[in-house]
Amino acid sequence: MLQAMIASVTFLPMGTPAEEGYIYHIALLAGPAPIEVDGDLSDWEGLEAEVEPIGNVCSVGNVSLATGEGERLSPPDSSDLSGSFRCIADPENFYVALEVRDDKLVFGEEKFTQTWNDDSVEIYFDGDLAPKEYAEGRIDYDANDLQIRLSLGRDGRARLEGNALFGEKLFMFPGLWESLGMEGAIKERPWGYTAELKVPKIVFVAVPLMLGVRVGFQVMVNDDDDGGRRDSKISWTEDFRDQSWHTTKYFGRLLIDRKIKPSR
Ligand SMILES: [Ca+2]
Ligand SMILES: [Ca+2]
Ligand SMILES: [Ca+2]
Ligand SMILES: [Ca+2]
Repeated sequence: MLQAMIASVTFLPMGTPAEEGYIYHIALLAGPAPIEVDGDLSDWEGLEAEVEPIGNVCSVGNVSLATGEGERLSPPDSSDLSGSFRCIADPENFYVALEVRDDKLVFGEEKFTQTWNDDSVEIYFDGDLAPKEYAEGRIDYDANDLQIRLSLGRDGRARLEGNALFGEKLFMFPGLWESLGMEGAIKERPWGYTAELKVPKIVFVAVPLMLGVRVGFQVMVNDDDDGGRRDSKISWTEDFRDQSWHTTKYFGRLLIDRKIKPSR
């Protein structure tokens, strides 16, 4: 009996010591989330999803694996580029909502694999938080680590792309994320845009979603204001040299710490 009580206590997430670093405490809905992925975030009202700032500025972008060198990014002011995100899970999916303040919207300029040079949002997952030996300039993604970038095409439709490991290398394939059930949408606003993403958990998490489950997570936003190359980038965690596209070193975490009933 005593052992059973100890076991139940250690399972209580509130009893675990505070974790260090960037942790987003995510609620798990007991049933399907009442969220339509259309870029309109009004369906997030009343959901228990805390607003978290995307508060770090990347000073260098597109750091080369070969040379370690990258492009200098110009630091944005808050109306130029700033943002926040929310996240919630249901038994089958993770949902992410973003609000991005951006004074000039540039969408649909870039070809597939290159939408980081337009206005775009990026989310990243590490499905198992497997320990790694990190080294500068090395690809350390494993099979459950991935990047998902969302932008808009010239036709106003959402475009998804992003890196995942195939063999030893990172690749992006047109339509791959959509074929795995991911959805994204962006809605333009007078002050910038809102974005919504749905990512089936089966793509990267092997265990059932329940209290205490942790996954690696990152959020970043690219800003292009004048066409051509990207101007600036912000990041949830302190990935100042924009390296999350090939390493999980700078990822924060989602921690499922409560289970709630859908309100609608
Ligand atoms: Ca919506
Ligand atoms: Ca992993
Ligand atoms: Ca912009
Ligand atoms: Ca561009």
